[in-house]
Amino acid sequence: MDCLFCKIVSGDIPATRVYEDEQVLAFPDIHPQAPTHLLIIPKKHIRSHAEAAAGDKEMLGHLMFAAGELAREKKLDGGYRLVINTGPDGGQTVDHMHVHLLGGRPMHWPPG
Ligand code: DGP
Repeated sequence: MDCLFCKIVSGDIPATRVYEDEQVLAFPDIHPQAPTHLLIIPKKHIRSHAEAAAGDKEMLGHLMFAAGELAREKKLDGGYRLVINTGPDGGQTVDHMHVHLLGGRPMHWPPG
């Protein structure tokens, strides 16, 4: 499958694996938008959050919990932001579902 993040999961494209278990992988975003900017992805290919199915519920919870663990590990004690860009209107540019974990600076609202 011609998917960038599947190639990161398989190791065909290099990335620093900051967390990994049987279901999820986390690595730094190549274009960081904050002092901490990690991507947390399911190892299974799911195009977007909109395409997650009932059978993915456990994995979705796992993804969210991993994000929290990483935020604690990165000592984002002042807070952080989780973002799941979804589809063209959501600004998604890589068609493999991912959670952005952003922290280390104050965030603004509304996002662009
Ligand atoms: P989104 O716009 O939400 O689909 O975010 C995709 C992110 O993926 C974007 O912030 C940049 C990041 N990215 C794209 N290509 C690579 C890559 O090859 N390696 C890493 N680490 N990140 C990538």
